[in-house]
Amino acid sequence: MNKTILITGATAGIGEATAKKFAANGYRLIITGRREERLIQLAEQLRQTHGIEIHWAAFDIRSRNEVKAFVDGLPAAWRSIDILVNNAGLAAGLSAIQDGDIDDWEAMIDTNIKGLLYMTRAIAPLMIAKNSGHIFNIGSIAGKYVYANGNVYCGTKHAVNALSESMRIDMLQHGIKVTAIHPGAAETEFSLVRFKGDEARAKKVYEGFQPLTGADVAETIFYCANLPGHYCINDLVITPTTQAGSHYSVKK
Ligand code: NDP
Ligand code: 8X3
Repeated sequence: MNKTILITGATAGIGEATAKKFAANGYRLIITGRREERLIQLAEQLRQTHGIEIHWAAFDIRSRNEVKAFVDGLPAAWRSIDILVNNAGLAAGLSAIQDGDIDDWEAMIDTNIKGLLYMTRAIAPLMIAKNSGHIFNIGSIAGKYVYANGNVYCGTKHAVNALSESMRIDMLQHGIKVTAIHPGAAETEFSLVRFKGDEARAKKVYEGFQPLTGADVAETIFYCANLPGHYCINDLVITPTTQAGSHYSVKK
């Protein structure tokens, strides 16, 4: 049977591009996100184009109960998961700590940290039962370098960085790989979400240089997922060539 990959946040951006990349290479896909219509459309498109099997589930990863219901409800044929991509995440707002919107903070903490943990807690035992698997955590350069007004988002991505290192140790004896991918600026719906639908402000983020695309990150995940079993890329920072860390970039 072909390998099965579970991707969170597959309705847009990096997650959607990852679904497309693995579908094109014959993987069985489990795709998740909140926007059901997008999941249905993507599943239909990938089934038709690549003739692969796809299971989708719409739920909010911030809800511990919804994550549990999703995993408990996985049909028997979908319980053997080879790759988990913990990708669902967001930045909400960009303001100094004293001006921060606490609802935004909670959305980021609940999605980027707790959602990733709920999913990992539910799926890791299924991988451990077969002594194989590969967990990808999508961090960020914001998890390596903090920047002004990025406070809580940077904090959540630093947490993803630390959790990735820690879970790699825990998974060691079970033969499960853990790879953290930390992208720099990638043009997806990320800035549109961060700036609450302000398209002009979102577009400005990517002006004057060539940003990464979701497909670039998907290529990287695919490469790491298809290495020989005896070695694992632990931690990868990928940025546009015009960017170094969070503080240095050249724009035209
Ligand atoms: P997008 O906004 O394009 O995609 C985010 C995805 O996450 C969507 O599919 C969205 O689905 C899903 N998601 C968000 N909140 C929830 C939730 N509560 N429950 C379930 N799914 C959710 O952004 P990106 O593709 O850019 O972001 C993907 C990951 O990459 C994030 O973790 C982000 O922090 C990280 N990243 C992005 C960078 C960038 O520059 N774009 C750089 C570094 C890291 P839906 O809305 O349907 O629920
Ligand atoms: C997304 C990249 O620089 O906006 O994580 O934090 S950045």
